[in-house]
Amino acid sequence: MKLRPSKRLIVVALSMGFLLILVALLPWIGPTVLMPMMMGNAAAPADLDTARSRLTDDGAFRISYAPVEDPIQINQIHGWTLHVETAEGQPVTDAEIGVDGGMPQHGHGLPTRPQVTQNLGQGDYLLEGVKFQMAGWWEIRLAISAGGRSDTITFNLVLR
Ligand SMILES: [Cu+2]
Repeated sequence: MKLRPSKRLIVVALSMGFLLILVALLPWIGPTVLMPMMMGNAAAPADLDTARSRLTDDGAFRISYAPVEDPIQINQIHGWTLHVETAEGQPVTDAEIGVDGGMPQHGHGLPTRPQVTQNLGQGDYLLEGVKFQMAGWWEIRLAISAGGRSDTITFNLVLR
């Protein structure tokens, strides 16, 4: 079918408009549409351990966390309170805690660099600068050192 020039102009104008809207929406489309599409929008494993209190990988410490604001809001920078105990339940008051994380199914890390900013005493620590910019399965990995022992733990979160 051959379009008359006036109709062709309308088609071109409409396409341009559509493209402009797409470009304008890109910051939103990227994380919410494109990323899940590329990653096959995989659901988190059904048997994922999402407990907020667990023993570290080698059993040296028991770590618990509580978001300062619960439930966690997507795209909101927020803090967590971490609690560190020995495996026997004694508070660990001199822990060094490193933080890392990301989305295992998307292959990207955290959008911010959360850090422990305060030792609150009694084994509690304030972790600040936590942010998750999309729904899905997130990991927060902690490396804890205290009293000559070092251990790691991975917390799983599934955000909707
Ligand atoms: Cu992601």
